Amino acid sequence: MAVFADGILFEGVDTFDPNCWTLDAYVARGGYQALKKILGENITQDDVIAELKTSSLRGRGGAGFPTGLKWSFMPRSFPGDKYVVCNTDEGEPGTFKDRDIQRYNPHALIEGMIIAGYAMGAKRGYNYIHGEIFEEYERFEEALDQARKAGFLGESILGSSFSFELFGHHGYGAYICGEETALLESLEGKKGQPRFKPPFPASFGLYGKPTTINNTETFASVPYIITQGGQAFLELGKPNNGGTKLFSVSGHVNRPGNYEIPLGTPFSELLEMAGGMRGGKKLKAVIPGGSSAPVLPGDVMMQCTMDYDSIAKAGSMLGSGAVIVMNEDVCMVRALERLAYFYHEESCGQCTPCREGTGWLYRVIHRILNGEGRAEDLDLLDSVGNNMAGRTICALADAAVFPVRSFTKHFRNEFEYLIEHKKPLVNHKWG
Ligand code: L3W
Ligand code: SF4
Repeated sequence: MAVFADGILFEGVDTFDPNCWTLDAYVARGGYQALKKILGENITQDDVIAELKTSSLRGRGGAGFPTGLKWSFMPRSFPGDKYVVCNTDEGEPGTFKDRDIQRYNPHALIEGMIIAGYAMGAKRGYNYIHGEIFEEYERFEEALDQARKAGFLGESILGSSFSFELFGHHGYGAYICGEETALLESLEGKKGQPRFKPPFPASFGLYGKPTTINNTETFASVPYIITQGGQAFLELGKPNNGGTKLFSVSGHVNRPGNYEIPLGTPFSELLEMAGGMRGGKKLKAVIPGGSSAPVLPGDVMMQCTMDYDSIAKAGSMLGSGAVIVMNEDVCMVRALERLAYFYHEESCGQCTPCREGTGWLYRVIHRILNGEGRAEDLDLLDSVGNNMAGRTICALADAAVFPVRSFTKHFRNEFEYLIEHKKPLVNHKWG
Protein backbone atom coordinates (compact mmCIF):
# COMPACT_ATOMS: atom_id res chain seq x y z
CA MET A 1 0.00 0.00 0.00
CA ALA A 2 1.49 3.29 -1.03
CA VAL A 3 2.31 6.00 1.47
CA PHE A 4 1.27 9.55 0.78
CA ALA A 5 3.04 11.36 3.53
CA ASP A 6 3.73 14.88 4.62
CA GLY A 7 4.61 14.67 8.28
CA ILE A 8 7.27 13.53 10.70
CA LEU A 9 7.11 9.73 10.43
CA PHE A 10 7.91 9.75 6.75
CA GLU A 11 9.69 13.08 6.47
CA GLY A 12 12.26 12.84 3.70
CA VAL A 13 11.38 9.21 2.94
CA ASP A 14 11.21 8.60 -0.79
CA THR A 15 9.08 5.46 -0.86
CA PHE A 16 10.01 4.89 -4.52
CA ASP A 17 13.68 4.59 -3.56
CA PRO A 18 14.32 0.88 -2.79
CA ASN A 19 17.01 1.90 -0.28
CA CYS A 20 14.93 4.44 1.65
CA TRP A 21 14.69 2.08 4.63
CA THR A 22 18.43 1.50 5.12
CA LEU A 23 20.58 2.79 7.96
CA ASP A 24 22.52 5.07 5.60
CA ALA A 25 19.32 6.68 4.30
CA TYR A 26 17.94 7.07 7.83
CA VAL A 27 21.16 8.66 9.12
CA ALA A 28 21.22 11.01 6.12
CA ARG A 29 17.70 12.14 7.14
CA GLY A 30 18.98 12.96 10.64
CA GLY A 31 18.29 9.52 12.12
CA TYR A 32 19.83 8.39 15.44
CA GLN A 33 20.39 12.03 16.43
CA ALA A 34 17.88 11.62 19.25
CA LEU A 35 19.80 8.67 20.68
CA LYS A 36 23.10 10.53 20.35
CA LYS A 37 21.54 13.54 22.09
CA ILE A 38 20.33 11.46 25.03
CA LEU A 39 23.60 9.62 25.53
CA GLY A 40 25.83 12.60 24.72
CA GLU A 41 24.10 15.30 26.73
CA ASN A 42 23.40 13.32 29.91
CA ILE A 43 19.66 13.55 29.45
CA THR A 44 18.04 11.67 32.32
CA GLN A 45 15.25 9.11 32.27
CA ASP A 46 13.00 11.70 33.94
CA ASP A 47 13.84 14.24 31.22
CA VAL A 48 12.78 11.83 28.47
CA ILE A 49 9.50 10.99 30.18
CA ALA A 50 8.81 14.67 30.91
CA GLU A 51 9.32 15.48 27.22
CA LEU A 52 6.86 12.75 26.26
CA LYS A 53 4.30 14.10 28.70
CA THR A 54 4.70 17.60 27.23
CA SER A 55 4.26 16.20 23.72
CA SER A 56 0.85 14.73 24.58
CA LEU A 57 1.72 11.69 22.45
CA ARG A 58 -1.12 9.19 22.82
CA GLY A 59 -0.89 5.49 22.02
CA ARG A 60 -1.41 4.88 18.33
CA GLY A 61 -2.60 1.25 18.62
CA GLY A 62 -6.22 1.96 19.47
CA ALA A 63 -6.69 3.07 23.05
CA GLY A 64 -4.99 6.49 22.79
CA PHE A 65 -3.48 6.11 26.28
CA PRO A 66 -0.93 8.87 27.14
CA THR A 67 2.53 7.45 26.37
CA GLY A 68 4.49 9.53 28.91
CA LEU A 69 2.14 8.39 31.67
CA LYS A 70 2.47 4.75 30.60
CA TRP A 71 6.28 4.97 30.65
CA SER A 72 6.14 6.53 34.13
CA PHE A 73 4.31 3.42 35.44
CA MET A 74 7.42 1.28 35.05
CA PRO A 75 8.94 0.68 38.50
CA ARG A 76 12.35 2.36 38.57
CA SER A 77 13.87 0.46 41.44
CA PHE A 78 12.79 -3.01 40.24
CA PRO A 79 15.90 -5.17 40.67
CA GLY A 80 15.36 -7.76 37.89
CA ASP A 81 14.69 -7.74 34.15
CA LYS A 82 12.30 -5.27 32.56
CA TYR A 83 11.10 -5.30 28.97
CA VAL A 84 9.99 -3.01 26.18
CA VAL A 85 7.66 -4.62 23.65
CA CYS A 86 6.39 -3.26 20.35
CA ASN A 87 2.96 -4.32 19.13
CA THR A 88 3.23 -4.69 15.35
CA ASP A 89 0.50 -7.32 15.35
CA GLU A 90 -1.56 -5.15 13.07
CA GLY A 91 -4.75 -7.11 12.39
CA GLU A 92 -7.64 -4.70 12.86
CA PRO A 93 -9.79 -4.68 9.69
CA GLY A 94 -8.97 -1.46 7.84
CA THR A 95 -5.57 -0.91 9.48
CA PHE A 96 -2.40 -1.08 7.35
CA LYS A 97 -0.09 1.62 8.68
CA ASP A 98 2.43 -0.14 10.92
CA ARG A 99 3.62 -2.43 8.16
CA ASP A 100 4.49 0.66 6.09
CA ILE A 101 6.57 2.09 8.94
CA GLN A 102 8.49 -1.18 9.00
CA ARG A 103 8.77 -1.30 5.25
CA TYR A 104 9.94 2.26 4.64
CA ASN A 105 11.34 3.59 7.93
CA PRO A 106 12.20 0.71 10.31
CA HIS A 107 15.06 2.57 11.99
CA ALA A 108 12.64 5.18 13.39
CA LEU A 109 10.94 2.33 15.25
CA ILE A 110 14.26 0.85 16.37
CA GLU A 111 15.53 4.21 17.61
CA GLY A 112 12.25 4.84 19.45
CA MET A 113 12.48 1.45 21.17
CA ILE A 114 16.10 2.01 22.22
CA ILE A 115 15.12 5.36 23.75
CA ALA A 116 12.23 3.63 25.53
CA GLY A 117 14.68 1.07 26.94
CA TYR A 118 16.88 3.90 28.20
CA ALA A 119 13.99 5.85 29.75
CA MET A 120 12.55 2.84 31.56
CA GLY A 121 15.74 1.03 32.50
CA ALA A 122 15.00 -2.00 30.27
CA LYS A 123 17.85 -3.88 28.66
CA ARG A 124 15.87 -5.99 26.25
CA GLY A 125 13.07 -5.40 23.78
CA TYR A 126 10.92 -7.42 21.38
CA ASN A 127 8.97 -6.42 18.31
CA TYR A 128 5.98 -8.74 17.83
CA ILE A 129 5.17 -8.71 14.11
CA HIS A 130 1.92 -9.93 12.59
CA GLY A 131 2.32 -13.43 11.19
CA GLU A 132 0.74 -12.63 7.84
CA ILE A 133 3.33 -10.04 6.79
CA PHE A 134 6.67 -11.47 5.66
CA GLU A 135 8.64 -8.88 3.71
CA GLU A 136 8.34 -6.36 6.55
CA TYR A 137 9.48 -8.93 9.11
CA GLU A 138 12.61 -9.69 7.09
CA ARG A 139 13.25 -5.99 6.60
CA PHE A 140 13.05 -5.37 10.33
CA GLU A 141 15.61 -8.14 10.92
CA GLU A 142 17.95 -6.59 8.35
CA ALA A 143 17.55 -3.15 9.90
CA LEU A 144 18.35 -4.61 13.34
CA ASP A 145 21.51 -6.10 11.91
CA GLN A 146 22.55 -2.74 10.46
CA ALA A 147 21.90 -0.96 13.78
CA ARG A 148 23.93 -3.56 15.71
CA LYS A 149 26.89 -3.30 13.35
CA ALA A 150 26.83 0.50 13.64
CA GLY A 151 26.91 0.38 17.46
CA PHE A 152 23.36 1.68 18.02
CA LEU A 153 22.27 -1.62 19.56
CA GLY A 154 23.91 -4.10 21.89
CA GLU A 155 26.54 -3.65 24.62
CA SER A 156 27.72 -0.13 25.57
CA ILE A 157 25.77 1.75 22.91
CA LEU A 158 27.92 4.45 21.27
CA GLY A 159 30.55 3.85 23.97
CA SER A 160 28.17 4.69 26.83
CA SER A 161 27.28 2.59 29.87
CA PHE A 162 23.85 1.89 28.36
CA SER A 163 23.23 -1.51 26.74
CA PHE A 164 20.05 -2.62 24.96
CA GLU A 165 19.25 -5.62 22.79
CA LEU A 166 16.26 -5.87 20.49
CA PHE A 167 14.70 -8.86 18.69
CA GLY A 168 11.96 -9.38 16.11
CA HIS A 169 9.33 -12.05 16.75
CA HIS A 170 7.08 -13.29 13.97
CA GLY A 171 3.55 -14.13 15.18
CA TYR A 172 1.14 -16.51 13.51
CA GLY A 173 -1.63 -14.18 12.32
CA ALA A 174 -4.22 -14.38 15.12
CA TYR A 175 -6.07 -11.09 15.59
CA ILE A 176 -6.29 -11.61 19.34
CA CYS A 177 -2.50 -11.50 19.68
CA GLY A 178 -2.80 -7.73 19.08
CA GLU A 179 -4.36 -7.56 22.55
CA GLU A 180 -1.37 -6.75 24.71
CA THR A 181 -1.59 -9.60 27.23
CA ALA A 182 -2.38 -12.22 24.56
CA LEU A 183 0.68 -10.91 22.73
CA LEU A 184 2.78 -11.49 25.86
CA GLU A 185 1.46 -15.03 26.27
CA SER A 186 2.29 -15.73 22.63
CA LEU A 187 5.77 -14.21 23.02
CA GLU A 188 6.33 -16.57 25.95
CA GLY A 189 5.54 -19.47 23.62
CA LYS A 190 2.04 -20.14 24.94
CA LYS A 191 -1.39 -20.04 23.31
CA GLY A 192 -2.25 -16.40 22.56
CA GLN A 193 -5.08 -15.76 25.02
CA PRO A 194 -5.62 -12.52 26.95
CA ARG A 195 -4.91 -12.35 30.69
CA PHE A 196 -7.06 -10.63 33.30
CA LYS A 197 -6.10 -6.97 33.90
CA PRO A 198 -5.09 -5.74 36.43
CA PRO A 199 -2.32 -6.50 36.96
CA PHE A 200 -1.27 -4.40 33.97
CA PRO A 201 1.89 -5.29 32.06
CA ALA A 202 3.71 -2.38 33.73
CA SER A 203 3.81 -4.49 36.91
CA PHE A 204 3.32 -8.05 35.57
CA GLY A 205 4.26 -8.35 31.93
CA LEU A 206 6.57 -10.58 29.92
CA TYR A 207 7.67 -13.55 32.07
CA GLY A 208 5.91 -11.78 34.94
CA LYS A 209 8.33 -8.81 34.82
CA PRO A 210 7.54 -5.10 34.37
CA THR A 211 6.88 -4.49 30.69
CA THR A 212 5.82 -1.55 28.57
CA ILE A 213 3.98 -2.28 25.34
CA ASN A 214 3.44 0.37 22.72
CA ASN A 215 2.31 0.39 19.12
CA THR A 216 4.81 0.70 16.23
CA GLU A 217 3.71 4.22 15.31
CA THR A 218 3.98 5.34 18.95
CA PHE A 219 7.64 4.27 19.20
CA ALA A 220 8.44 5.68 15.76
CA SER A 221 7.18 9.12 16.91
CA VAL A 222 9.63 9.29 19.83
CA PRO A 223 12.86 10.34 18.02
CA TYR A 224 11.19 13.53 16.74
CA ILE A 225 9.99 14.40 20.25
CA ILE A 226 13.54 14.09 21.59
CA THR A 227 15.26 16.06 18.82
CA GLN A 228 12.62 18.79 18.39
CA GLY A 229 11.09 18.81 21.87
CA GLY A 230 7.71 17.77 23.22
CA GLN A 231 6.27 21.24 22.72
CA ALA A 232 7.06 21.20 18.99
CA PHE A 233 5.32 17.81 18.66
CA LEU A 234 2.31 19.02 20.63
CA GLU A 235 1.99 22.08 18.42
CA LEU A 236 1.83 19.93 15.29
CA GLY A 237 -1.57 18.76 16.52
CA LYS A 238 -3.92 20.27 19.08
CA PRO A 239 -4.10 20.24 22.89
CA ASN A 240 -4.43 16.70 24.30
CA ASN A 241 -3.91 15.41 20.74
CA GLY A 242 -0.26 16.13 19.98
CA GLY A 243 1.53 15.40 16.74
CA THR A 244 0.71 13.93 13.40
CA LYS A 245 -1.01 10.59 12.92
CA LEU A 246 -1.13 8.02 10.16
CA PHE A 247 -4.57 7.29 8.78
CA SER A 248 -5.15 4.21 6.65
CA VAL A 249 -7.91 5.27 4.28
CA SER A 250 -9.74 2.47 2.48
CA GLY A 251 -13.07 1.87 0.79
CA HIS A 252 -14.81 3.97 -1.83
CA VAL A 253 -12.19 6.68 -2.35
CA ASN A 254 -10.13 7.37 -5.44
CA ARG A 255 -6.71 7.03 -3.75
CA PRO A 256 -6.74 4.63 -0.82
CA GLY A 257 -3.52 4.64 1.20
CA ASN A 258 -1.77 5.87 4.31
CA TYR A 259 -1.92 9.60 4.99
CA GLU A 260 0.07 11.28 7.73
CA ILE A 261 -1.70 14.46 8.83
CA PRO A 262 -1.74 16.67 11.95
CA LEU A 263 -4.27 15.55 14.55
CA GLY A 264 -7.16 18.00 14.33
CA THR A 265 -7.28 18.08 10.52
CA PRO A 266 -10.90 18.18 9.24
CA PHE A 267 -12.13 14.83 7.93
CA SER A 268 -13.24 16.61 4.75
CA GLU A 269 -9.57 17.46 4.01
CA LEU A 270 -8.47 13.87 4.54
CA LEU A 271 -11.20 12.71 2.17
CA GLU A 272 -9.99 15.22 -0.39
CA MET A 273 -6.38 14.04 -0.02
CA ALA A 274 -7.60 10.52 -0.70
CA GLY A 275 -9.00 11.75 -4.00
CA GLY A 276 -12.59 12.17 -2.89
CA MET A 277 -15.42 9.70 -3.39
CA ARG A 278 -14.87 7.21 -6.19
CA GLY A 279 -17.15 7.72 -9.18
CA GLY A 280 -18.60 10.88 -7.60
CA LYS A 281 -20.86 8.76 -5.39
CA LYS A 282 -22.39 10.10 -2.19
CA LEU A 283 -20.68 9.48 1.15
CA LYS A 284 -22.92 7.28 3.24
CA ALA A 285 -20.93 6.19 6.28
CA VAL A 286 -17.45 6.07 7.78
CA ILE A 287 -15.83 3.81 10.34
CA PRO A 288 -13.22 6.25 11.66
CA GLY A 289 -10.93 4.04 13.73
CA GLY A 290 -10.82 0.43 12.59
CA SER A 291 -13.68 -2.03 12.58
CA SER A 292 -13.99 -1.98 16.40
CA ALA A 293 -15.01 1.68 16.32
CA PRO A 294 -18.70 2.57 15.96
CA VAL A 295 -19.76 3.57 12.44
CA LEU A 296 -20.82 7.19 11.88
CA PRO A 297 -23.12 8.59 9.18
CA GLY A 298 -21.28 10.53 6.45
CA ASP A 299 -22.80 13.91 7.36
CA VAL A 300 -21.71 13.52 10.99
CA MET A 301 -18.16 12.65 9.88
CA MET A 302 -18.02 15.71 7.63
CA GLN A 303 -18.37 17.85 10.79
CA CYS A 304 -15.51 16.06 12.60
CA THR A 305 -11.83 16.73 12.85
CA MET A 306 -9.45 13.77 12.91
CA ASP A 307 -8.43 13.63 16.56
CA TYR A 308 -9.29 11.56 19.61
CA ASP A 309 -11.61 14.13 21.20
CA SER A 310 -13.62 15.15 18.14
CA ILE A 311 -14.32 11.55 17.10
CA ALA A 312 -15.21 10.57 20.68
CA LYS A 313 -17.62 13.52 20.90
CA ALA A 314 -19.32 12.30 17.72
CA GLY A 315 -19.84 8.90 19.36
CA SER A 316 -17.00 6.81 17.99
CA MET A 317 -13.25 6.22 18.51
CA LEU A 318 -10.18 7.30 16.60
CA GLY A 319 -8.79 3.83 17.41
CA SER A 320 -5.86 2.84 15.26
CA GLY A 321 -6.75 5.42 12.59
CA ALA A 322 -8.24 3.06 10.03
CA VAL A 323 -10.78 5.10 8.09
CA ILE A 324 -13.21 2.90 6.17
CA VAL A 325 -15.25 4.97 3.71
CA MET A 326 -18.57 3.64 2.43
CA ASN A 327 -20.66 5.06 -0.39
CA GLU A 328 -24.40 5.11 -1.02
CA ASP A 329 -24.30 1.69 -2.71
CA VAL A 330 -23.35 -0.15 0.48
CA CYS A 331 -25.97 -2.36 2.11
CA MET A 332 -25.28 -1.76 5.80
CA VAL A 333 -26.70 -5.14 6.78
CA ARG A 334 -24.19 -6.86 4.52
CA ALA A 335 -21.33 -4.69 5.80
CA LEU A 336 -22.22 -5.53 9.40
CA GLU A 337 -22.51 -9.24 8.63
CA ARG A 338 -18.91 -9.21 7.34
CA LEU A 339 -17.67 -7.58 10.56
CA ALA A 340 -19.69 -9.91 12.79
CA TYR A 341 -18.20 -12.92 11.00
CA PHE A 342 -14.69 -11.56 11.62
CA TYR A 343 -15.14 -11.21 15.38
CA HIS A 344 -16.78 -14.61 15.63
CA GLU A 345 -13.82 -16.16 13.82
CA GLU A 346 -11.23 -14.34 15.93
CA SER A 347 -12.71 -14.81 19.43
CA CYS A 348 -10.20 -16.84 21.44
CA GLY A 349 -13.06 -18.68 23.16
CA GLN A 350 -12.03 -18.22 26.80
CA CYS A 351 -15.12 -16.28 27.91
CA THR A 352 -18.60 -17.69 27.37
CA PRO A 353 -20.28 -14.33 26.56
CA CYS A 354 -17.73 -13.69 23.79
CA ARG A 355 -17.40 -17.24 22.46
CA GLU A 356 -21.17 -17.77 22.27
CA GLY A 357 -22.23 -14.15 21.81
CA THR A 358 -20.10 -13.41 18.72
CA GLY A 359 -21.55 -16.50 17.03
CA TRP A 360 -25.05 -15.52 18.03
CA LEU A 361 -24.65 -11.97 16.67
CA TYR A 362 -23.28 -13.32 13.40
CA ARG A 363 -26.05 -15.89 12.92
CA VAL A 364 -28.86 -13.38 13.59
CA ILE A 365 -27.39 -10.77 11.20
CA HIS A 366 -26.76 -13.49 8.63
CA ARG A 367 -30.38 -14.61 8.70
CA ILE A 368 -31.63 -11.01 8.43
CA LEU A 369 -29.41 -10.52 5.38
CA ASN A 370 -30.74 -13.71 3.84
CA GLY A 371 -34.35 -12.63 4.17
CA GLU A 372 -35.06 -14.91 7.12
CA GLY A 373 -35.08 -12.22 9.81
CA ARG A 374 -37.75 -12.18 12.52
CA ALA A 375 -39.59 -9.19 13.93
CA GLU A 376 -37.85 -9.60 17.29
CA ASP A 377 -34.31 -9.87 15.85
CA LEU A 378 -33.22 -6.27 16.47
CA ASP A 379 -34.20 -6.58 20.14
CA LEU A 380 -32.39 -9.90 20.26
CA LEU A 381 -29.20 -8.30 18.91
CA ASP A 382 -29.50 -5.65 21.63
CA SER A 383 -30.02 -8.18 24.34
CA VAL A 384 -27.12 -10.43 23.25
CA GLY A 385 -24.86 -7.37 22.99
CA ASN A 386 -25.82 -6.19 26.47
CA ASN A 387 -24.85 -9.57 27.86
CA MET A 388 -21.43 -9.39 26.19
CA ALA A 389 -20.12 -5.82 26.57
CA GLY A 390 -18.04 -5.26 29.69
CA ARG A 391 -18.44 -8.86 30.84
CA THR A 392 -15.34 -10.48 29.40
CA ILE A 393 -11.59 -10.68 29.94
CA CYS A 394 -10.61 -8.46 27.02
CA ALA A 395 -12.13 -5.83 24.75
CA LEU A 396 -12.83 -8.13 21.78
CA ALA A 397 -16.40 -8.76 22.93
CA ASP A 398 -17.00 -4.99 23.20
CA ALA A 399 -15.38 -4.57 19.78
CA ALA A 400 -17.89 -7.05 18.34
CA VAL A 401 -20.82 -5.25 19.98
CA PHE A 402 -19.94 -1.62 19.02
CA PRO A 403 -20.51 -2.13 15.27
CA VAL A 404 -23.80 -3.95 15.91
CA ARG A 405 -25.11 -1.16 18.14
CA SER A 406 -23.98 1.65 15.83
CA PHE A 407 -25.09 0.07 12.53
CA THR A 408 -28.53 -0.77 13.92
CA LYS A 409 -28.82 2.72 15.46
CA HIS A 410 -27.80 4.85 12.47
CA PHE A 411 -29.08 2.62 9.67
CA ARG A 412 -32.01 0.93 11.43
CA ASN A 413 -34.32 1.45 8.47
CA GLU A 414 -32.20 -0.91 6.33
CA PHE A 415 -32.46 -3.68 8.92
CA GLU A 416 -36.21 -3.16 9.40
CA TYR A 417 -36.79 -3.08 5.64
CA LEU A 418 -34.93 -6.34 5.11
CA ILE A 419 -36.81 -8.05 7.94
CA GLU A 420 -40.16 -6.86 6.62
CA HIS A 421 -39.64 -7.17 2.85
CA LYS A 422 -37.16 -10.07 2.78
CA LYS A 423 -34.97 -8.13 0.36
CA PRO A 424 -32.40 -5.34 0.92
CA LEU A 425 -33.30 -1.67 0.70
CA VAL A 426 -29.95 -1.03 -0.98
CA ASN A 427 -28.79 -3.36 -3.73
CA HIS A 428 -25.17 -3.73 -2.75
CA LYS A 429 -22.75 -3.07 -5.58
CA TRP A 430 -19.23 -4.46 -5.16
CA GLY A 431 -16.17 -2.38 -6.00
C1 L3W B 1 -0.93 0.59 34.11
C2 L3W B 1 -3.08 1.33 34.69
N1 L3W B 1 -1.20 0.56 32.77
C3 L3W B 1 -4.28 1.32 31.31
C4 L3W B 1 -2.33 0.61 29.90
C5 L3W B 1 -2.73 -0.75 29.37
C6 L3W B 1 -2.61 -0.52 27.85
C7 L3W B 1 -3.01 0.93 27.68
C8 L3W B 1 -4.42 1.14 27.23
O1 L3W B 1 -6.98 -1.82 23.82
C9 L3W B 1 -8.11 -0.63 22.07
C10 L3W B 1 -9.27 -1.59 22.18
C11 L3W B 1 -9.50 -2.01 20.72
N2 L3W B 1 -1.82 0.97 35.03
C12 L3W B 1 -3.42 1.30 33.31
C13 L3W B 1 -2.43 0.89 32.39
N3 L3W B 1 -3.00 0.93 31.18
N4 L3W B 1 -4.56 1.56 32.61
O2 L3W B 1 -2.79 1.55 28.93
O3 L3W B 1 -5.28 0.26 27.88
P1 L3W B 1 -6.72 -0.12 27.39
O4 L3W B 1 -7.15 -1.26 28.24
O5 L3W B 1 -7.56 1.11 27.38
O6 L3W B 1 -6.58 -0.54 25.86
P2 L3W B 1 -5.97 -1.79 25.06
O7 L3W B 1 -6.17 -3.08 25.78
O8 L3W B 1 -4.59 -1.48 24.62
C14 L3W B 1 -6.80 -1.17 22.60
C15 L3W B 1 -9.08 -0.75 20.00
O9 L3W B 1 -7.93 -0.37 20.70
N5 L3W B 1 -8.77 -0.95 18.62
C16 L3W B 1 -7.95 -1.96 18.25
C17 L3W B 1 -7.04 -1.80 17.33
C18 L3W B 1 -6.27 -2.92 16.86
C19 L3W B 1 -5.06 -2.73 16.33
C20 L3W B 1 -4.31 -3.72 15.60
O10 L3W B 1 -4.83 -4.53 14.89
N6 L3W B 1 -3.03 -3.63 15.77
O11 L3W B 1 -4.46 -1.57 16.47
C21 L3W B 1 -9.29 -0.08 17.69
O12 L3W B 1 -10.11 0.77 17.89
O13 L3W B 1 -10.81 -2.31 20.44
O14 L3W B 1 -10.40 -0.86 22.67
O15 L3W B 1 -1.31 -0.67 27.43
O16 L3W B 1 -1.86 -1.72 29.83
N7 L3W B 1 -3.95 1.72 35.63
FE1 SF4 C 1 -11.06 -14.34 24.33
FE2 SF4 C 1 -13.28 -12.99 23.67
FE3 SF4 C 1 -12.69 -13.41 26.21
FE4 SF4 C 1 -11.21 -11.72 24.77
S1 SF4 C 1 -13.37 -11.46 25.30
S2 SF4 C 1 -10.48 -13.25 26.21
S3 SF4 C 1 -11.26 -12.77 22.77
S4 SF4 C 1 -13.17 -14.99 24.66
